[in-house]
Amino acid sequence: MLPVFVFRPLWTFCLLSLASASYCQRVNPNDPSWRNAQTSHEVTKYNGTSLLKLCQLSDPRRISVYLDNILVARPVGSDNHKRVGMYLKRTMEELGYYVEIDRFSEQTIAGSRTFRNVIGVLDPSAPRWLTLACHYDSKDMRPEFDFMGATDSAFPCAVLLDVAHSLSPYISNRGATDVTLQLVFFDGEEAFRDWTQTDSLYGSRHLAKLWADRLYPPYNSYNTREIHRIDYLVLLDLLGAPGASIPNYTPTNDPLIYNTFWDTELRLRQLPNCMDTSTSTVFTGYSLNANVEDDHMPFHHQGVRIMHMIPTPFPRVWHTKQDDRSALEWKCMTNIASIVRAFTARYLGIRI
Ligand code: 1BN
Ligand code: ZN
Repeated sequence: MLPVFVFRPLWTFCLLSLASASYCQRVNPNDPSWRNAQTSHEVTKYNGTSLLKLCQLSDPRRISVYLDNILVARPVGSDNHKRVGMYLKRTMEELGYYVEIDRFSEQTIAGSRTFRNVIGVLDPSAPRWLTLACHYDSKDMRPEFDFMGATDSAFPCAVLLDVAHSLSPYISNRGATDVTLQLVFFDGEEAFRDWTQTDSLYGSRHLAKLWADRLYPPYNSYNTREIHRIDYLVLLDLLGAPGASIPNYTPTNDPLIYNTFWDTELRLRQLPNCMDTSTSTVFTGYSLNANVEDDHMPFHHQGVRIMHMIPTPFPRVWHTKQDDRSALEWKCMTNIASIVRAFTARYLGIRI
C-alpha cells in the first residue's frame, strides 16, 4: 500500500531563498514548537464587511452541481461508489489540492471489501491541518440500491467541495500560514448489517491508525505523528434537511470550537442578505452529555480535538429511502455552507 502522505519539506527551500515570503515565515516542522501553536491558535474576528464578502461567495448552482455528481446510490463495492470516489479526487485536483487515496481491503461480515478514503490537502508543506470531513459511501439497503443518502452524507460532501472551491482563491492569502485546509472523505462509515464496533467506520478506523502509526516529520525524535497535525477534525453528517439543530456533544466536542461555530452563525444572521433567518439557528448552544458513534470516534480516541456537526434529533428520513433530494431544503443548505465557509476562513485567518 502506498503511504498516504509523502513529506515534502518545502520549508527547506527557504534556506535556499527559493520560496515565497510566506513560506519563509513557516515554522520548521523538525522544531517541535509547531505543536504548541495548536493550543494557542486564535481565530480571526472579522468585521461585518469581510463576513458579508464571505457570505457572497455562496453559489447555489455550484452546490447543486456537486450534489448531482454525488447524490447516487453508492454502497461500497458498487460502480457508483467508485465513480463518486474518483469524482471527489478529480474535483479537488482541479482546485489545486494534493490528493491521496488510502486504499485497503478488509474482511467484513458481507465478505472481503475494498475501501478508499479520499484525502485532499492544499499546501501540503504546512505542518498543521484544519480537517473538514464527511463520509461518501451510502448505506446498502438493497432493493436494488434505492437508498440515496442525501443527508447521509451526499450534502455534507457537497459542502466540503463548495468550501474548497469558494475559498481556494483566498487561501494563499491567509494569516495562519502554518495551518492549511484538509478535506477527508471517509469510506465505509455505514455498517453492512447492524452497527457494531467491527461492522462500521471502516475508513475512519483505518486512517486514524495509519496516521497514529506514522511519524511526522519522518525520523523525528519527538515522537510526533501524522495524526498530531490535525488541529481540529470537523465532521459533518446528516445535514441538509429542514429544522436541523446541533447541540454541543460535550463528551467529544471541544467547547472552544463549538462556540466559534455558534458565534459565526449568530454573526452571519445579523448581516443583511446573508442568511435565511426564517429558520431557527442550526447551533443551539445547548450542551448534550452524549455522543453519536461516527467517523470522529477513532480520532477522538487518539486525542484529536473534535467538532461533530450532526443534528439531534436525526432527520426524520434517516435510513429510509425518503432520504433523497426531496429531503433537502435550499435555505438550510446555503445557511450551512455559509457557516462552514465563514468558520474555515476565520480559523485560517483568510484575508478577504
Ligand atoms: C450516521 C449516519 N450514522 C450512520 N449514518 C452513525 C450512527 C451510528 C447513527 C449509530 C446512529 C447510531
Ligand atoms: Zn447512515
